[in-house]
Amino acid sequence: MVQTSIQNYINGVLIPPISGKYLPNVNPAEGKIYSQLPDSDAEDVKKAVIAAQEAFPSWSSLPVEERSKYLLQLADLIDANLEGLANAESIDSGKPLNLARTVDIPRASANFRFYATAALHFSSEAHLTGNQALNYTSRKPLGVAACISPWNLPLYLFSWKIAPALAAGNCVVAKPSELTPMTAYLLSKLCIEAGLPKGVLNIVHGLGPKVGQAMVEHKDVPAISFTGGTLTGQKIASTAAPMFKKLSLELGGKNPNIVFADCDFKEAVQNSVRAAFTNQGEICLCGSRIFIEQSLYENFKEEFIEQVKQLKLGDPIKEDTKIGALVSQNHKEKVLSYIELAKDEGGKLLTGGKTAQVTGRCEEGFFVEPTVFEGLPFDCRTNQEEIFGPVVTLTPFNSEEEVIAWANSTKYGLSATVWTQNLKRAHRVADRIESGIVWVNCWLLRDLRTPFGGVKQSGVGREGGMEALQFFTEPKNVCIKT
Ligand code: TXE
Repeated sequence: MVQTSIQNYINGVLIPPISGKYLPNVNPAEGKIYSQLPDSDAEDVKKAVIAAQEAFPSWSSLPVEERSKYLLQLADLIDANLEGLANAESIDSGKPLNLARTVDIPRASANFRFYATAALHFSSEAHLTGNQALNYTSRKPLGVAACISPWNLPLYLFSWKIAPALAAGNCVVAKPSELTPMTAYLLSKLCIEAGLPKGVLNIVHGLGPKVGQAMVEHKDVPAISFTGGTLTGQKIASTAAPMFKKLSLELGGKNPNIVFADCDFKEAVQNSVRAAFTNQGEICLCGSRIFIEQSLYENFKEEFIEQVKQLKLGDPIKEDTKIGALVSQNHKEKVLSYIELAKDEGGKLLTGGKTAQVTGRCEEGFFVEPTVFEGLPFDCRTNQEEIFGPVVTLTPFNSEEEVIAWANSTKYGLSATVWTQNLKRAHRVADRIESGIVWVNCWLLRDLRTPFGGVKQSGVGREGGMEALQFFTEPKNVCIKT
């Protein structure tokens, strides 16, 4: 039975899509429709852009302290509604409730809080050109920014874009993934509660090729911040580039996790398991290609498999569940097809490898066992393409040179992890790996002040820190003859 009708949030109010059409929203742990979301189209986007344009003059000229107050209030409201938001996020995405409660939702409020305060410390530059001139550079918000986010960390990635855009003085038209719309809908209710001026943030729900495409194509949207698949990123870039729009694209990853024999063994195994299977492997930063120095290989493999077998898969609502459901039936089929591919490519299955049957209310859910292969060459498709699920490979290596070449062999370059206690090696390897982030003896440790993003086909531009505030503003230099 359909229980909730999600609504668009346009010009400060919750409204149905102009067409009156809706899409089903599925709870992946049960495999059942539990709500519906607007099947919006270009007409809804037009309406949202007009609302944002109308709000822009007053929002952008508001003292930054005032904008900051609104964002801080949103952060507080997210904290106050932690349990409800975590529940919604878990139901929408299939992820363990505990993960949503301890990571996703707290990080969403942290994003708002960070940019609410970062904007207060944004400083402009001045340059004296000898005794001839004084230059000063001011930064102006761009106008209406489009923010498009994916399904894997729904509210976290949504807020990661919206918060800097708003803090810098832009108005926003945003679209969450059609697979996980509920937390964005709840956020729109919190915006109303916070008294956010109408039109400052507009949330339009619906399909990527319809709503997302209309946002990207809209002539009055000069900037697009997108996180999602590399193919979608290509499509967005091909539409936006001829219109000279500003683009930030955070795309896929196929990240190496490199374990040297001189690592802290216990830490390396535990965290390699975490890096491989957190959020069912549905994080662009997951370490899915695990390279282990030959002399440590058998010991590492034994302990790694032992710990993977102990990961509790099941109903996301249970406290001890570590592996929940995959986000959709389609995604489950994609992951299973990669498991078949790995077998065809000659991989030896060490654990997992099939649909997991969960009893009770989750009988029809989209669960796949955490799966580990070995014996696959570094350049096979399984080791080159993004699976975005609980499937990883173990591969022994013989030298630093060899593993760096293998690590750099994919078209992606988002993140990497290196396990070693040799400080010189840590710096050397980190320097040579082609990726936006390298973690040494840790994984997913984030400082919001640092730039975030990838190289090669993992994207263009950087989010995070002051970089995001710069993305959402345009510099203007004024040169005064002295
Ligand atoms: O992402 P999409 P999907 C990877 C992962 C996954 C694959 C596809 O490998 O299997 O991408 O996932 C919107 N114009 N990542 O299909 O389609 C869409 O509605 C504008 C990695 O779910 O890229 C959603 O809001 N927007 C990733 C958002 O784009 C469009 C996280 C992302 O959806 C659009 C998710 C269009 N033409 C998937 N088409 C990561 N790096 O974290 C779709 N969208």
